[in-house]
Amino acid sequence: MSYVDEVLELVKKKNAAEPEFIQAVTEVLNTIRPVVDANEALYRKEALLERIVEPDRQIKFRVPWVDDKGQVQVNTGYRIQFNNAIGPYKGGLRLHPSVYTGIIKFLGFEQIFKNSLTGLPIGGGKGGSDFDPKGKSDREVMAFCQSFITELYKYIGADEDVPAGDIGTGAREIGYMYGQYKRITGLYEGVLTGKGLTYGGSLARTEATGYGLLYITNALLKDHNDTMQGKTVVVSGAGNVAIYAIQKAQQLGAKVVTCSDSTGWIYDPEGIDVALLKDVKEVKRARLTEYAANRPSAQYHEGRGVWTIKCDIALPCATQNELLIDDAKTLVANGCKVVCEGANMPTTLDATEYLQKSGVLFIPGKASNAGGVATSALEMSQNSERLSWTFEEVDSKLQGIMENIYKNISAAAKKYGMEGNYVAGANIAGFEKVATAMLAQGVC
Ligand code: NDP
Ligand code: 2IT
Repeated sequence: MSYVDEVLELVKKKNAAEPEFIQAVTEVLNTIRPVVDANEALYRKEALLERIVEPDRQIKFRVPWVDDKGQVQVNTGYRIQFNNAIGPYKGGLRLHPSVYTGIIKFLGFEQIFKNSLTGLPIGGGKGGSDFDPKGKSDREVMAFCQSFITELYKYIGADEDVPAGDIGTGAREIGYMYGQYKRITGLYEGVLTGKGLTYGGSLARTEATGYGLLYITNALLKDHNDTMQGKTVVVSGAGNVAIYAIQKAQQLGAKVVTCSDSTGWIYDPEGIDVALLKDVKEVKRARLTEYAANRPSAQYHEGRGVWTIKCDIALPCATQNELLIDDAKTLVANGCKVVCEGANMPTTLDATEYLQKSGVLFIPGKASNAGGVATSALEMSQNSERLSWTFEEVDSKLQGIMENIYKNISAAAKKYGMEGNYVAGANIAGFEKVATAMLAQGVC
């Protein structure tokens, strides 16, 4: 049996109750086969693959907090510090009822390679909780965040592990967490990113993931002698990534006709009104029915359905496994030519394969959504030098980073005879840097 297959078997056996983690590892290991085959003896002796699929440590803890009725509630907190071969652990905190070890582990594993692709010195980690911020008062969210950090502060630090936002964690949550960290430790340091602009946050971090997604999509189109101008785009999600992806797509001349949340979706043939969407989601924290109620051209549908709308480009920006094989078939049948992932692992393995076989240009999330964490690393740099850069400076660095990622994943795929396979290119380019650093640092 090949080394890759042996390790895949091991991962499946050891993590049988974590299908998302198995999915993420399967995708990475299957596509780095040519690199592993070329170095098999060394990698086997060093147990490189066994080490890379095993987190450095997993922290799991109780998060008790008091709700507005005076009732004590208990959630579970997680931080998985996966790999720090190339820099301090870096990755978001997800607050969603679906969170369990398998979700945080798949996200932490993806983060290793994503962070490597940014070219910046950041290792892979992820955390979160099964706490649901939806429907909670600001005071309840604060009580949860303070309790969460009261335990987590022991394990994080500006040179150790730097968490940030993800699903359910935005500027409000990061603010409460930062306040509590500062209060306990007395330190004013860049321990979290995505901070507010008055206390160490970076301009353009809010926009970064969505903007970065469009910068790489644009680079992909340019390489294929095309542009965003006049394209019809479907987007899923209506959160941080989706909102700024829609905004940048529009700035580049495309028409974005859909968005969605966990209860329904919008088809707006005149193009999504970003100002209205921001008001509904960022200010009112309301449902998309509110968008439809204020926009005569919009149709609201319950459930899921954005992939049924005819488009040139599809950008999944909500959550994992939201673009399934039947959705891939519908997209292809409707003439979709490009899929770039804004979310982490939104496309299932069989759907990805179908899209690639059908000639759709497909960029995986670990490359195409890397603009968020890259800008977090730029926030860390600004915190270290105690300076703030202008929006234009950060935005132009972000654009350069995304163009560079495109160049690198494209070149890596070509080097191993898989031209145009950006999944393989991203995994290989991300892996090579981490593998070299791990081998240089000895058995650890
Ligand atoms: P937000 O919480 O801001 O928004 C998430 C959006 O996706 C909401 O519209 C939400 O709807 C929807 N959604 C979440 N879970 C589900 C679900 N199970 N089914 C259907 N819809 C769902 O999160 P972000 O925009 O920050 O994150 C979106 C994706 O992008 C995630 O995969 C995240 O890991 C990834 N990502 C985020 C980065 C960042 O910087 N924020 C960076 C890189 C990747 P509802 O409000 O109804 O729950
Ligand atoms: O998935 C991701 O890359 C993020 N949620 C952003 C992580 C970060 O540290 O900014």
